[in-house]
Order: sequence, then C-alpha cells, then structure tokens
Amino acid sequence: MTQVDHSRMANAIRGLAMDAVEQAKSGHPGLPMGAADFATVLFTQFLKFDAEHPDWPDRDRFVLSAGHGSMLLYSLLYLTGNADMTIEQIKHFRQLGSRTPGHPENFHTKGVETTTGPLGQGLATAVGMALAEKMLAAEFGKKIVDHHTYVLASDGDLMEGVSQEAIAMAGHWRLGKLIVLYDDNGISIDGPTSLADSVDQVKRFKAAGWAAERIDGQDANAVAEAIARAQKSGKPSLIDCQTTIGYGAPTKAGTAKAHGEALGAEELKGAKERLGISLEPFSVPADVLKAWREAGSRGAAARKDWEARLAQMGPRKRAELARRLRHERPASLAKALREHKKSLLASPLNVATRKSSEAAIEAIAAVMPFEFVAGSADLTGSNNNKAKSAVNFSARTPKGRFIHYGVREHGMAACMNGIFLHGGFAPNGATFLVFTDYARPAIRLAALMGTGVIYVMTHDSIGLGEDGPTHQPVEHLASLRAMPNMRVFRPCDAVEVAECWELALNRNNGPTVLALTRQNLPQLRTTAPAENPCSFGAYELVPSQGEAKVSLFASGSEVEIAVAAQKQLAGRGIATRVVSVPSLELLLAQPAERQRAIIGQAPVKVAIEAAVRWGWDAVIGKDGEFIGMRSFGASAPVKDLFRHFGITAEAAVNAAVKRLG
Ligand SMILES: Cc1ncc(C[n+]2csc(CCOP(=O)(O)OP(=O)(O)O)c2C)c(N)n1
Repeated sequence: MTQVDHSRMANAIRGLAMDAVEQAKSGHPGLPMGAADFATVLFTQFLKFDAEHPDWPDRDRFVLSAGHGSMLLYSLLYLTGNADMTIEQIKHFRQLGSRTPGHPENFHTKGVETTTGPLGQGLATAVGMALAEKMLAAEFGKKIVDHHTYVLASDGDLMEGVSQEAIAMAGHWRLGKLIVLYDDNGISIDGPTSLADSVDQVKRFKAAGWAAERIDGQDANAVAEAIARAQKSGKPSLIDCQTTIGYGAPTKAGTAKAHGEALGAEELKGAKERLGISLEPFSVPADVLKAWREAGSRGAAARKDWEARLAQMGPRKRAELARRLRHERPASLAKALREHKKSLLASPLNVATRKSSEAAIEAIAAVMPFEFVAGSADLTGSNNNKAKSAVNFSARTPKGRFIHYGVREHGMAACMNGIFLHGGFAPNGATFLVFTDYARPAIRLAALMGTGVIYVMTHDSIGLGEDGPTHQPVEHLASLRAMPNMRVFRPCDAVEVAECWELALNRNNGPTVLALTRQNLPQLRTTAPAENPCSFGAYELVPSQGEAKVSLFASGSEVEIAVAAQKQLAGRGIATRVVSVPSLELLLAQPAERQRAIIGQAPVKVAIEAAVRWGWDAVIGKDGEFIGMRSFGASAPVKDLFRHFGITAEAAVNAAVKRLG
C-alpha cells in the first residue's frame, strides 16, 4: 500500500472540485471542499467496492444526496479508477455530452447509484436501497447479500420534509446497515442555516430510532471511529459531521459564497496555496493518485470471494437471483395472467377496478412471491394491493413483502425508487390518485431515471363519490401523462386490469401509474387476444355497424358510458364505434399509421373522461367533443355526481347528434 498523508488524499478531491467548477464557471465547490475529509475516510477505509466493477451487486452503495456537490462524487470516481470517469470528463464538468452533468445522473454515469439534485430525494431513496438489501439478504442469505448503504446528506437534505418520512421508516425498520454522514456546515444558499432552522438533528434522528452522534467532520480519526461504531449498531446511524463549507478557501470558507459558484482565480490560488495543492489545474501528484487507485481496487478480493460464493450457490437459485437483478419477470408470469384472463372470460368480474386489480395481484403474487413487493401509504384496505398470502415486512420479518409505509406517500415513492435501483424486486406502492401530488418529486425522478416502479392509484375520479373534491383527482391524469417516460394506464374492466398489470410489470425502464376505480364497473371485454390490446394504448372495443359516423373514445369507468352511448346512437341508426383508451400517451406514441387506424376516420369524435380535457385534442381534434370535468368535483353519491357534471351517455349522444346536424 502506498502511504500518503490523509490530508493530501483529501486535497486531491478539493483541487479537482475547485478546478472543475472554475473551468465550467458554474457548480458547487463548497461541499466537496468541506466533505473531502470524511469522504476520503469512507472511500479509503470503509466503502466496499471495486472501481473496475461498479455494478457488482454486493457492493456498498454510496448516495450523494446533496447532488449539487456532484464534483465530490466525480472526483472520487476518477481518483478511485472508475474507467468511465477520466480526467477529460472532469475537465468537461457540466458540458453537453459529458459524464459529469451538473447533478449526478445514474442513467448517465457508471458508479452513480441514483440521480440526486432535488434535496432530500437521495436520502429517501437510500432508505429503499437499505430496505431492499435487508429483504434480499433474508431471502438469499448473508453470504450473497451483505452490504451497507452510505449517504452524504446536507443541511438542505435534512430540512426537506421527505427526510422526516425517510428517517421515520428507516428507524422503524431498524435498517442497521444504513449510515448517513451529515455534512453539517451550517450554511445554505441564503446564508447560515440559523436564518431558517434550529432543529437539533441528532435529537431528531434519535427520536426516530437511530443511533446518532456529532463529531468533527474534518478530523479523519474521529470520522473513522464513528463509522466503525455505526457499522456495529443495530440501528441506522447518523454521523453529524461538523465541517467548514469551502474548507481552505481564504475568504469564502465558512460562508455561503463558497456554496454555489466558482471561487474565482485569486480565491482559488489562495486556497491551493493554503492547502498545499499544485497550482497546475487538474493535477494530482502521482503518489496520491496511486494511493487513491489502490483504494479503488481494495475491494477486488472481496468481490472475487463473493463470486466464488455465488458459484457455490445452486444453479437454480443463482439463475433466479441473476434474473431478478436484471429486472426480468419469470416465464410463469405470462402463463399465470393468461389463466387469470381465461377465468375472467368464463366468469366475468363486475367489480371496481381496484378489486379486479386485487384479483390480478393474487395471480401475480402466486408466481412472484418474493419479487413482488407491494405496499400502501396507510390505505391498504382501500387500495386492495395486498395479496392474501402476503406477509408484512417488518424489522423482525424481513422476508415479508408487504410494506405498511404509514401515511408517507412521498417517502413511499422515493423508497420504491431505491428498492428498484438496488435490484431484485418489482416494487409497487399504493394510495389515492389525488395524492400522487404528495409523491410527485419522487415520481418525477422515477420517470427521469427509468425505474420500473408501479403506482397503484385507486379512487381515480369523481367516481369516488362522497369524499368530495379534496379527494377527487381532476387534473392528475393529464399532469402525469405530461411527464416524459411516465406511463399512465386507466383500465376499464377486469381484463384490461390484468393486461395493464402485465405491461407494468414487464416495464423495466420507466414507471407506471395504474389508475383504478372505487366504484363497480361491468366487465366489458369478451376476448383476451394473445397480442395485448392495451400495449397499443387504445383499441376498438366495439366496432360500428357500417362506416362509422361517430367514434367514441373513453378510458376507465367512462368506457361503460361510451358503450351505453354507442347503443343509443346505433338505435337511432348512427353507426358508432367505441375505442377504449387505457393509455392516452401510449396511443400517441404509436407509429402514425397505427394511430390513424385506431383513431379512425369518423367525422365526429367524442372523448369521455371524468377529468380535464388536456391531452385529448390530439385524438379528437381541437373541434372534437369532450365530455368530462371543467372544475373540481363535489361531495355526493357517485350517481349524482356523474349526472351533475354531465358525464353521461345522454350527454355523449347529444353532443354527437348535434355535430352530425
Ligand atoms: C428540493 C430542492 N430545493 C431547492 C434546491 C436548490 N438548492 C440547491 S443546494 C440548496 C441548499 C444548499 O444548502 P446545503 O444543503 O446546506 O448545501 P451546502 O450549502 O452545504 O452545499 C438549495 C436550496 C434543490 N436542489 N432541491
């Protein structure tokens, strides 16, 4: 081992961070400079990783929750020898096409575990990773799954509300292998955190069931001792590392001026001189780089041992683990859902789609008992996503695969991202559709990162009735559809529900919302073709008798209304077809020819959806007829509401007849 003084190792991070931000003329030098000491201790003495194999499944995870400090992570990846992180990448910090974007993007840069930047998300996502580790270890054994999850969290991370949800869950679940290093520099953008905050974080974490202590984060020995203690704790651990933002900068250290802008030539020179760093930009002394590279390959032996242990595992179990880590579903899933659909055709289920979703889940959980991880934010009995066989996950029952998240939609959604990113599971989480608002930041990151998580969102319209407008989503379908890489399914009956579940489970590069009803619906489908009709976003459910004069488009509970309107129009001799649209955005993503075929040529187009119109013009045209919501809902029994808001077969018929003249 090359012996290099700790401070020279840490200064390599500081030098690279200062130079990269200076070159880019934007970025955040303060955090990497302050956190360099404890990050160096973590990466050179504790973190189990092999820089040559950033995807090694049993590596420790390191999450930079304070994503704005990205140069800390990029420096560490470069110094430890991650092949993708060359010095050229560091020199192109924040430039188009570089692997060093402003905030770390896991889909872009190898060695980045999750995308961070929106404060609080990394911490909450890491809780999901640590949870997944515990669940997977319970199943495959500690010889194969045994790693820590480390997080660097900043003041801002801990001020965000989602941090409270995350730490409460981690404490309750006793995620002892989760260790948070809190970069407690007391500075944020506006100035000292005392402007806005007086929380005692150590007390807060302790109150949530964590081990927590405060140390001098600039003292390498103190950091090493604290991490060693945290590793032995049966509880998740907070190490409050008191640091100086912009450590070493002559006038800006300890001030908000070090937070988020280049230091400037003079300040940079002064910092380098104080710290004893070469003035040559992007230079790292050979012995320092060598020592860092040795730290980067420190874990190679552990990785090889792990591979040997894996090779000793039975071939079936090994293949199962590999499949799960690839996010592939078992072949038995398609068969189980085929059987399920067959039984639906034989004896139709005229129930709410949340109930037919429960029936689909029974079929799914039977073939994916350990992989299918469901949960609810305290609405289990309403969301209906708990299989009869499901055992609750708890600190003492880590093989349980149903998670009671408590009333924590945001924490749940972030946690699911972490479960997916860790690998080995297909997570789904449930609440009311209207509360996607409470989970939105994590849902957005799921779409950006491409995590294949599933949101089981019930009570999907005014159809929920008496709970009223606070609980009735109106704009949510449109707003979720507007999100790139998001897929929203609003199935109309039990068969579509099964089809949408299958598409959602097989989607491993982006999230899916299943919008489900509270109220009962008839089963409309009489066939279940091998080629899943929902996979095109929409399909003709009821053809017209003769050339169609009217096309009726609808999703979810309004497909029943469209079918009733079709009958009335046909009765008047007006040839009408019904197109079920379980996923508007998937329809609009089809090749033009297929889209044209599904949308059809009928001169009158009517869309029916108990939500706002946004998005439907792409199907019905600006001059199309829309039967839906223009305002918030109201508290009343469901039948009264649909009549009150004019979402009825009669309204659709009248609109079509008026247009036909
Ligand atoms: C959710 C969210 N809100 C706001 C921001 C903008 N922002 C970036 S860093 C920061 C605060 C920085 O303070 P701190 O977390 O203490 O980081 P440090 O100053 O120590 O680098 C803010 C408000 C953000 N990234 N995410």
